[in-house]
Amino acid sequence: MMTQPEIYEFDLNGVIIYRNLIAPDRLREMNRIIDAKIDPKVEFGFDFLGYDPIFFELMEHPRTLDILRTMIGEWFRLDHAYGIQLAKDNPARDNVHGGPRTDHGEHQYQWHAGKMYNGLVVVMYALEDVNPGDGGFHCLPGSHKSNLDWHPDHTSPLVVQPSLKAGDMLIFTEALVHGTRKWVSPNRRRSLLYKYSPGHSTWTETDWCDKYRPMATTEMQRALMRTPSVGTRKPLPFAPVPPVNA
Ligand SMILES: O=C(O)CCC(=O)C(=O)O
Repeated sequence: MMTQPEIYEFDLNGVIIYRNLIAPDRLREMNRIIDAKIDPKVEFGFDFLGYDPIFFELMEHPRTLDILRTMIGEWFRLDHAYGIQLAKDNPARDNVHGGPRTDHGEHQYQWHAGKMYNGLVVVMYALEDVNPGDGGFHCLPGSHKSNLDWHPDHTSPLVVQPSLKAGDMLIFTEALVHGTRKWVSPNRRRSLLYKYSPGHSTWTETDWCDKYRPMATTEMQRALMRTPSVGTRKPLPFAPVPPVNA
């Protein structure tokens, strides 16, 4: 579960960074696998989940799932996943989107009876460093609690671009106003995004996990890839959380 300082930070900002979630040898392995699978010039989305079992293992990272228990509750599922790769001067558009109650109310951040509730939550692992001014993910901290049906555009000085080291994890609620800034670094951006929904809901098509489910090898992987439901749904089989690193 998240600590009180972590909950405070996430409640304040709608985004939080955890350092060194992926050990260096695992990081090298993931980059090696992706290098062998995609064109070095590929821009923006790539469908990495089925590349190797290592990405299924990352989907069920015990520390991440433990954090999601605080953010979403005991009943969540993998909604969809994709990678983002950006090279200098790529055509990715500068944008911000999302925000409270957007996407027909799916993007939400609420508290009830002393507990936090989220709609779609994004877990982003950095496979390469993101330095100040590089571009990439940016957001309006605190905007997940904004009371206006309006937000500034990507040029606002309120928009911040977090820095990350390879192996770090950034988590944000889609209720946060966020988006992508043009990537200007000579280094490559490479991120893996795993998006989790409450167990009863889905943001993308309900069949997104269908093609991956047969590749699941653990009870938790299968449980995370269930279709959305409430009724007879069973709790997730949470494992003990090891101290640090995947
Ligand atoms: O990481 C990015 O560049 C943007 C991600 C994004 O917009 C999203 O996950 O909805």
